[in-house]
Amino acid sequence: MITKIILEEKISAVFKLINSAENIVITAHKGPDGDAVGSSLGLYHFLYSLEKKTNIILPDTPSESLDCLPSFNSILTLEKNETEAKEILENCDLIFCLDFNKLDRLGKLAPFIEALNCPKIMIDHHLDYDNFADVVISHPEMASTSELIFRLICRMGYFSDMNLQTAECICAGMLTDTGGLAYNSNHPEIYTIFSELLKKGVDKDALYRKLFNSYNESRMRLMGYFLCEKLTIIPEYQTAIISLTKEELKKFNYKKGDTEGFVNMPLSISGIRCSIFCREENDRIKISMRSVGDYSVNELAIRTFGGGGHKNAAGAESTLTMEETIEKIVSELATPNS
Ligand SMILES: [Mn+2]
Repeated sequence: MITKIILEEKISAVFKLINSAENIVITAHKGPDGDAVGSSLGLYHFLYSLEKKTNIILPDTPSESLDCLPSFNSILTLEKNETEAKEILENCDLIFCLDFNKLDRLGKLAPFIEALNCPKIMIDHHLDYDNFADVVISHPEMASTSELIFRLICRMGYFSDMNLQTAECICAGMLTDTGGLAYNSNHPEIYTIFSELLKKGVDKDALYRKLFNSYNESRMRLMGYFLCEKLTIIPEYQTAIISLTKEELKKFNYKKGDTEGFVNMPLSISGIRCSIFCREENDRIKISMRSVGDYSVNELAIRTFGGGGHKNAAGAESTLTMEETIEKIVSELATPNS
C-alpha cells in the first residue's frame, strides 16, 4: 500500500486541467539532472498515452548520460531551439513546472514562463517554494520529483495504463536523486514503488549501468585529478572542500555533466559529514554542497551565498573569486547551524 500523500483536491485539480488542455508544456530547472529529465520524460510519455500534445522545453541541455532515456531527443531547449520553443509556448494552454520551486531556477527561460497566461502546475520536492503556480504539489519529504509523478499518475487512476517508457523515466529520476539508492532513500515506500516499476518491465540494473557507468575516459582522468590533487580536508569541521577552475576543466576536455557526482565522493571518507565542490563556470562559481546526517547544507548555502536546496544536498552561486568563495565558506563553517 502506498500512502496518499498528495491532497485529493490537488489530484482532482490536475486531472481537470489535463483533461481540458490541448497543448501541454513541461519544463524543469536549468542544469537539468536525472530527476528533472526523468520526471519530465515520465510525465511526457504518460500525457502522450492520453493523446495529449505535449512538449518538454528546458532552459539548457541535459547531461549526455541521460540520453538513454526514451524520447530524450525530443526535448527542446531555449539554448538550442529558441524559435521553436517560443512558438510552442505561445500556443500552450497548460504548463507543468517540475523539480524546481522558484522561477529563477529556469534561468533565461524564466521570463517566458512567467509571462504565460495559462495555468501552471508545480510539482517539486525542494524546500520553501515561491507561490507562482496555480496548483502546487510540494513535498520536500520526498526523495525525488519523479516519485511524485508516479504517485500522481496512480492517484489519477492510471497505474494499470502506465507504459514501460513512463516507468523507465520515473525509475531513472528516483535512482539519480538518491545516488542509486545510496542516500535519501530510507522511506520504505520508495521500494514499493520500485517493485511496481520493475513489474512494468523496467530493467533497473541495465538502467543503473547506463546512468552511472557510461562516462568517457577524460571524465575518469578529471576525477583522478580532482581527488588526488584538489581534495582539501578540514578536520575540525569534518568537511571536504574541492575546487576546479575553468583552466583545469579545459585541460580534461570537460563536457557538461562530467563532474556530476563528484561532490558526493568525499562523503565516503569516514568521519566526513560535509562535502563542498566549487566549480568555475563562465563568470561565476557554482557551489554544490552535500552532507550526511543532521548537518544541514541547506542552511550553509543560504548563509554563504543565498542559495538553498535540501538538508543534505544544496547549492549556491558566487560571483567572488575562487579563493574568496572558499574563504567565505570556510569562515561560515565555524557558525553552527540552528
Ligand atoms: Mn529532484
